[in-house]
Amino acid sequence: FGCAAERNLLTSGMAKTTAPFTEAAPLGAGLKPSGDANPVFAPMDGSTKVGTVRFADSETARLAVENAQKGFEKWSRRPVEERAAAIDKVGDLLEANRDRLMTILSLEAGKCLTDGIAEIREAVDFCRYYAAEARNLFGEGKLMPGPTGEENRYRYRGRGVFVCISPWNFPLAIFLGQISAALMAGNAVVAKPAEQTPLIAYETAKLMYQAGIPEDVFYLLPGEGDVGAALTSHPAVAGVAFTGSTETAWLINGTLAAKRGPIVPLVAETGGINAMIVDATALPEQVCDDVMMSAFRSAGQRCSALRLLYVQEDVADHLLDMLEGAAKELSLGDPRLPSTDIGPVIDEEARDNILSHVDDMKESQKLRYAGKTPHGKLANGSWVAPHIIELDKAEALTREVFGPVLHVVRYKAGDLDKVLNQIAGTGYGLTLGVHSRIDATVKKVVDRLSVGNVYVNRNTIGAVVGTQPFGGSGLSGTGPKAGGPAYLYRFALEQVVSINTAAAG
Ligand code: TXE
Repeated sequence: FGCAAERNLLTSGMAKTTAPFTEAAPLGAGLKPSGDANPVFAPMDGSTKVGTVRFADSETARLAVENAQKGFEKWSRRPVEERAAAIDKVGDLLEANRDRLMTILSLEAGKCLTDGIAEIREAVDFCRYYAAEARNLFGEGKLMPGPTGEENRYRYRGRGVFVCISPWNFPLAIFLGQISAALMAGNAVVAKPAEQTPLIAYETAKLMYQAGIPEDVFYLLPGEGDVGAALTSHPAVAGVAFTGSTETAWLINGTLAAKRGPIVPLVAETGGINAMIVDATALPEQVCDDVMMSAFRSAGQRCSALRLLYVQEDVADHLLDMLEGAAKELSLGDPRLPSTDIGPVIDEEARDNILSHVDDMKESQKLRYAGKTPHGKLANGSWVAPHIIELDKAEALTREVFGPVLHVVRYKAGDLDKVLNQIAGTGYGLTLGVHSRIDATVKKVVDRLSVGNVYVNRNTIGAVVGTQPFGGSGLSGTGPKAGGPAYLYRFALEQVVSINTAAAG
């Protein structure tokens, strides 16, 4: 995966870098370090120690929200240019510290080099995009049309303390995407990164302070789900940004409702059972490349990843042979090596979960391909090799399997409506791919389904800030799309100021 030029650029020492030892802990004004320092091990072997982490507890969560309320008062009054300049500076510092950040991404999250560099790029883009959006959004406000003697201005302001809860699969880009949007909309932020990836979050938080984000405006609370629950249940929280599982989004919704307090926004981005439809007119080589990329890049640990491939039966045998051949070429190994295509999955729990799904499927469905996992020094890592499973019917896949497992089902020419109904029936609506050279087919697929991101004759894993804003609907989340023009608005409060100008002295 990825392009050769990118890889060459990365060979300059990255692969030789040793573990950067990071001692992560809660950060922010008024917080004291507490709790034990627990080791963080690299998923590639389960034994390389990448750093340590002290998790926050519910008392720290309470303190952080309350202190951040005070920080919010100051931050929201700062001129937007100052706030935007600080976030632009975070982008600069990410670029300046790229090698160190990439090494942590590889060791802590198992990210391959091409994935790591793309993720840092995305994080920088989020900072710059939301800073630019904020410059447009804030200020005097828009003058609305109205009668003489009256002035009406439509303006935006921060909401208060936003809680940002992020996952491990993009532990830098999603983490910072949520935070930069919330800060640029004028809020203070308490962020809880995923328990699996506290170190990259901690390193990024330190760069944020260095860039001028005040320590009472941004709080970092490494911790598990209980810390997330303590944060979302605090009565003073003015909004929540969440990316993770649909189940946790439901829980957060419930927690927000149970408080019987102010009704606050939840911006949730969850998963999907993403499909791709390939008809007999599609170009097989293009399909094969795109399927490999969509299903197996990042070891399938992308919310946009392809899970279920529908292939018109006339071309299914040929395409399955090609996919098997291409899957055999993928190399699993140390994610810091430029030759590696697929790194480990995030932890043993994830590995066991994916492999138990494969075992269940083997009983009733056809296992077409199972790759090999690394041995030797890496034998004890959290490895899942690429798998291709042929289903007898699409309904056999009932949940999102977050790993390198591609499911394939054949469909008959003339059954496109049935296929579209099946996809709609999953309730998810995140990504969808279609490969066809018939315009009417493409149009039908694009128009029929309420899926957030549709990809035509290409891979399905594009999410480019400002170009391909990303996010879904239904079980896949609330929207608005991250990296898109509507995102920042959801974090801000609208206010209309109406003045009787005739009464002015
Ligand atoms: O998610 P969780 P997990 C999907 C994917 C994966 C599954 C489980 O299918 O296999 O979710 O992954 C925090 N209140 N995705 O367990 O638990 C948690 O600490 C508040 C898709 O990692 O949802 C972490 O910071 N917060 C996805 C974050 O929620 C709580 C990426 C996500 O964890 C909480 C990740 C609670 N009660 C998983 N419980 C994507 N869309 O990319 C947990 N958390």
